[in-house]
Amino acid sequence: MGDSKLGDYFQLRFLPQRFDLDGAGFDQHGVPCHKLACPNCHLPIPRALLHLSNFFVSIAGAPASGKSYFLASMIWSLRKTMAKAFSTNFTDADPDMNKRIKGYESAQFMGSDNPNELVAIAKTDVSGDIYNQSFINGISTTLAQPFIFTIEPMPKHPLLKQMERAAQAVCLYDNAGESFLPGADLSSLPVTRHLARSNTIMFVFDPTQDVRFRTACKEHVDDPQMNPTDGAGVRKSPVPQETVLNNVITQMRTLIHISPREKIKIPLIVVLTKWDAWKQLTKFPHYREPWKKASNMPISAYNAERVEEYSNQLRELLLDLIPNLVSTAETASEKVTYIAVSATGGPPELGEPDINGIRPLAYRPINVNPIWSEVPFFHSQFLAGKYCIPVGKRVDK
Ligand SMILES: Nc1nc2c(ncn2[C@@H]2O[C@H](COP(=O)(O)OP(=O)(O)OP(=O)(O)O)[C@@H](O)[C@H]2O)c(=O)[nH]1
Ligand SMILES: [Mg+2]
Repeated sequence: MGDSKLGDYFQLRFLPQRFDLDGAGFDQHGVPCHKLACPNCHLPIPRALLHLSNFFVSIAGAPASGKSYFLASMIWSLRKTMAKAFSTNFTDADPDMNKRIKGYESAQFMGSDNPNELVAIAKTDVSGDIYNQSFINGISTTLAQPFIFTIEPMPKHPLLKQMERAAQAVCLYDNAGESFLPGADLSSLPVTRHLARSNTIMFVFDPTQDVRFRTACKEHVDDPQMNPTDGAGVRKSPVPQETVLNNVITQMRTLIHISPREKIKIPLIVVLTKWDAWKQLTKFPHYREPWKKASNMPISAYNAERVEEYSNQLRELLLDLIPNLVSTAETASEKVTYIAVSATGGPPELGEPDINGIRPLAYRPINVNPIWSEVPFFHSQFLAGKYCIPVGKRVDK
């Protein structure tokens, strides 16, 4: 025990000189060791990251925009849909590293014991035990905890024999919204540096926090985020969400060293969350899944064209209501897609008041039914030309 960069309670990291026949490095007592650690920060690295092609996704957005709920729903839905529709196994690369996201999933979809009891995912903190601490170049540095998954084709998948084209290690990050606000310090708390490595940015935009969206919704919606209710624990971003997007782009340009006028090459997906609360403004009320069993294949094909059609409709809506969100996104990235999702499928209820008389927003897992929460991920794979999800042309017409 005792590591120079991580501290006394961590196992000693070392560069092995001798190996057993399976390639495991012997420690100084001759015990074979199977885990790997990063030479720079000494944090664990799942082997999948070295053996498979990597796909990084950063989830950004203002405080309370719904990032953590969206992430939990996305992962929960991917585990199911990837296997059922695309004959692909989507699983934890290292269950220990994914503990927090598993906690979100159990809270949101199963509850502690009774799926009828109210539960809530806590606000993501800006510091504390959800981050890793390592001495890098002698400075104590806070690093965000990645969630790492592997994608591998299952027996019916047409690319089973070409594993290297389909298999991937996927790395996702969930930050506190405050880390994306103007003034968030990149050097002393570098928790958003993953933006520089990302293959896709998902910017979570919450229409219920925007007065222009709320005013445009004429029909009453029974959600405290749409209608102020006394004592409801509704949280809000201290600055407009367009400003937060602008700041995310500025952070990114700084990290990848490009000029303020240069466009970012990677796709930007604007995830319009809490669709259940503002769906009256969209013309696609049924919202069928954008994949269907393909006639020429044993698995489904993803209908990217339909997602792009909906994206154009959402873009029109945003141009009417928040034109500067569209202009900020489209001057920043070469490829912008707008996707509406609901992480929960319905509004939160008000829980028991806390000591300050504030009633937290909470859900009964039995009522949680995500809508399209895995689609931003499928679209990011499609845009990156990844092969695990076959793309069909108008498969559902
Ligand atoms: N109606 C509705 N409310 C949602 C949905 N997803 C999240 N919420 C509500 O939005 C609130 C904020 O969600 P979080 O996921 O904690 O937001 P966050 O972006 O992670 O916030 P920070 O951790 O502070 O950055 C929660 O109280 C949820 O009740 C949704 O799909 N529909
Ligand atoms: Mg959060």
